[in-house]
Amino acid sequence: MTRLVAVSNRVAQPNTDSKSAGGLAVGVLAALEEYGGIWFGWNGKTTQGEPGDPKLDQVGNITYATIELNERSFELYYNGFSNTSLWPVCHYLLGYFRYDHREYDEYRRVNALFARKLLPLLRPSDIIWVHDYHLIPLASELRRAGIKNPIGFFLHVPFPDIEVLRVLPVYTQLLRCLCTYDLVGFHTQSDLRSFNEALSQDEFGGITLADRRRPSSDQLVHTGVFPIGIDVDDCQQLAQVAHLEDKTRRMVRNLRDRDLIISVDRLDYSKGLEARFRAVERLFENYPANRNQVSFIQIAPTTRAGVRGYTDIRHALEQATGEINAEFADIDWAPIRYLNRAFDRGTIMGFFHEAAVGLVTPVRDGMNLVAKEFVASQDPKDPGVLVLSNLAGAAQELTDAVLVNPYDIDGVADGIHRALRMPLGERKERYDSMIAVLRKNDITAWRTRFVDTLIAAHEHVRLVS
Ligand code: ADQ
Repeated sequence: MTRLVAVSNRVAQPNTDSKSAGGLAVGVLAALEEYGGIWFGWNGKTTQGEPGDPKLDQVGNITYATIELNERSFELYYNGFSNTSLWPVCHYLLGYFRYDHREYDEYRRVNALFARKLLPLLRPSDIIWVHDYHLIPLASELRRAGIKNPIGFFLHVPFPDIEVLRVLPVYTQLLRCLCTYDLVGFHTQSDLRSFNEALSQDEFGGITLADRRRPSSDQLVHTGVFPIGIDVDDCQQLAQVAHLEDKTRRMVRNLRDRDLIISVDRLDYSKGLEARFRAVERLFENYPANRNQVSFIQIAPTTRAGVRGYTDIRHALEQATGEINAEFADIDWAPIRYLNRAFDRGTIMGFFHEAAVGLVTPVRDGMNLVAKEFVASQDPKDPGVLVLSNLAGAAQELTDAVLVNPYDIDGVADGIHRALRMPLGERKERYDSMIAVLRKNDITAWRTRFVDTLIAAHEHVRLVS
């Protein structure tokens, strides 16, 4: 029987990690639940010695196969090359970028380790699906070990323009690694365009690719655009249940009939949080009628605490909250509530259901599932409005959101004000159009299209080689 073997840096184990799981984990878990198979990766713990064999936990039709990471690997591979070199480059945020070849060497070493630990678990009929920027070299390591299975790669973050990618001294090596997959998938057409442009560079074209997968003479690797979706029914059901629960009712009581603007993110500089807080401040400055009529809640648990830049935003947000509340708060009202913690998915969908505005303003994002979850959680008869950054991948699908440029503080304030005043008829029209898109490109469509395309690409490579 064909099994799906999903590999990602971090595996979100049931019960323990579900609250803090990011977008990748949400998507991978939903895909695996439908298909069954193995989810292989790091369990989030570090060890001083070398990691042992994978620990196997069977839950339903999924085997969670997890390993620990050596402390040095965690520092150099994870905090270092993955999150201080690749992440800022992919998000066009070069102010946060740093390169150190020792970190890159460890990145390669951990990819080789992942391949070694995965090998004994593989069967010839498995379909291997590798996720995200931490594991770009994994297919080349598996191919070197003789694995002939279909291996696909999906990038959850943006693929940057070549002029940005070029700041990475090792970018040609990474491109070469990507060409050893049977299929490389992206969220958007513009990511794919950037990838193709990078492959067509002279510096890269001159390289002989001994082990590349070569579907045809003018194409180095099979590629595709697979915008990740959500399980719309699941979000709706969670919202239906949670909006009646105690936590949501307490939150609603506290609003005292004021409109709610809500944002939910991992605490990450790519999510544009500080500028967003300033946009809310500008809303109260430019449109004083909103004072004491609207409350903003930001939920943002800390992530990647060991990476410089992440602790800075936490302090910046605490300071901005203090300043804005000090300026505008009234005896019975605080304009901003900033909660530096995770909530379970149901509670978040319940909060979305109650909100007048979902404010999603990353300065760059591969897709952004929160935007989609917000829309899916709305009451179709009285939906809230999504205010969405035009620099998130989701903006290419959710064109009926109120689209804003996250760097334009006044523009975002205008967008929020417009959303708060939007008549019911227009809100419903926008909701109907967006929910239709979400249903068409849902999580099942994402998983099925990727896996089917991967199988076809692998078959093509087998026939022509
Ligand atoms: P992320 O950067 O993690 O994902 P996103 O797509 O918004 O961003 O997914 C976050 C997920 O975690 C959502 O399902 C959300 O509900 C959940 N979440 C966020 N904050 C939470 C909180 N405070 N408490 C509980 N749950 C929370 C990466 C890429 C994105 C891409 C996804 C999927 O950066 O661009 O959309 O992978 O490919």
